[in-house]
Amino acid sequence: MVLTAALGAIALGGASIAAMGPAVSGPVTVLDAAVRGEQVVINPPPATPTARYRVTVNVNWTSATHPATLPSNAHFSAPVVAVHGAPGVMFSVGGASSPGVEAMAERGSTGMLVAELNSNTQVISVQTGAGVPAPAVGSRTFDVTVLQLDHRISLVSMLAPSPDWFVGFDLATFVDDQWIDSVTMPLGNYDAGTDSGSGFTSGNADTNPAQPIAGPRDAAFAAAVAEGAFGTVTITKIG
Ligand SMILES: [Ca+2]
Ligand SMILES: [Ca+2]
Repeated sequence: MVLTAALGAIALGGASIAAMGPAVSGPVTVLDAAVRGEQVVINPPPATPTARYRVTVNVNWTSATHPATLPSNAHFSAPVVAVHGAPGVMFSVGGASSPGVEAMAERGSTGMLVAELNSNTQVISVQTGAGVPAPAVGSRTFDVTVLQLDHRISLVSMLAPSPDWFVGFDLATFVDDQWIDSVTMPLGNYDAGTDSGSGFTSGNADTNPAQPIAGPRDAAFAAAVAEGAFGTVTITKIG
């Protein structure tokens, strides 16, 4: 962490320094150095080898949030959560869907994807949760342990019904040699590239050869995304 001489008004020998930015509080020696215009570097303590995070997914896909595009019986399939090291171990934009991701994105199946992840040496833990039935408002919480080298958390859940559309994320928890405290962001919207149906309730149309995982390819998905996010994820350090 670097503090520059951006101080609020500070009395100094009867004088004061005009406010130049947010107030800084800290040990007198640090403030004195900052007052002198020096760059002050505060070295945080080394990060712990492991950390615990709470992953909370809040979803909202109803006639209230998506009045123009909501299909009948709109719901989320059982989510799959994994902890791993490199990005893209479960899925990545521009990469190919694994058979497990295809099954998740097209049918909401978790078994094949969980088996793939459990047999992947880059994955240190796998969890599943209950889907969110229509009307699809709710939250799902997962507590995970991460390591400095295996600090990414991924999650996927199918938008159902849909051809091969899913929501998810792949987030890092260890950044610049420190554990992040908390982050909240919208769920990502993805097309698995494995079914060519163009609408939420289109019949099965296997994409052969498969296309890479991408954002929305079809107008119906793009229109739904334009109406609003399907949900958010919050990752908070709990230990
Ligand atoms: Ca598709
Ligand atoms: Ca397919």
